[in-house]
Amino acid sequence: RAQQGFTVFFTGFSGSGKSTIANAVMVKLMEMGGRPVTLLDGDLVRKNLSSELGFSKEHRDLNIRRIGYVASEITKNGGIAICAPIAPYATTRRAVREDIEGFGAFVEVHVATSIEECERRDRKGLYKLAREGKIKEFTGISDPYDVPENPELRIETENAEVDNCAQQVILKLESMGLI
Ligand code: GGZ
Repeated sequence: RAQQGFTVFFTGFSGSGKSTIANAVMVKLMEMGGRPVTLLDGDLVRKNLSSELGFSKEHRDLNIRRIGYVASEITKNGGIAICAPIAPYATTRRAVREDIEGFGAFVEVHVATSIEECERRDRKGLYKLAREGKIKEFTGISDPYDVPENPELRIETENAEVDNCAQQVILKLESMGLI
């Protein structure tokens, strides 16, 4: 029997390391061969699929529902979708999970880098702008983030290498019988 499709859904703050870990997981899955792997990264989705959207709750929810729809189609066809948006709202993550679980597995991965650490790193200078009020509704600074209560996996990044974080995801997928 062909293996079922699945979606790996990363969630966490801006600068938490979601994209970096998601990319490393994609590379590992591609190296294993077999099924097509599609990465729906936050940045590229915002550019290509959600370019008209801002960061209100309504717009974030619409963005996440679009990502969820594409991931559900990939999952339905037996592929692997990797998503890496902030996805700050638990109810929206839940809705996407329910959509996808109709077709295959949904693996929620909380990249649990603290807001203090993300702000300390401030790789893109966005936290500084948020503190100055130049970016409004910034997640973790002036906008909410619902910490996932029961993710399939929670990754603590602060003393871990990217490769080790990606390996934790691979091991989880193996233990779930997905790869
Ligand atoms: C959060 C923002 C904001 C606000 C712009 N709040 O580090 P980045 O730059 O590349 O990741 C962030 C990205 C978040 O987009 P998502 O589509 O992942 O968000 S959501 O899931 O909530 O729809 C950040 C940038 O966009 N950015 N303004 N106000 N992040």
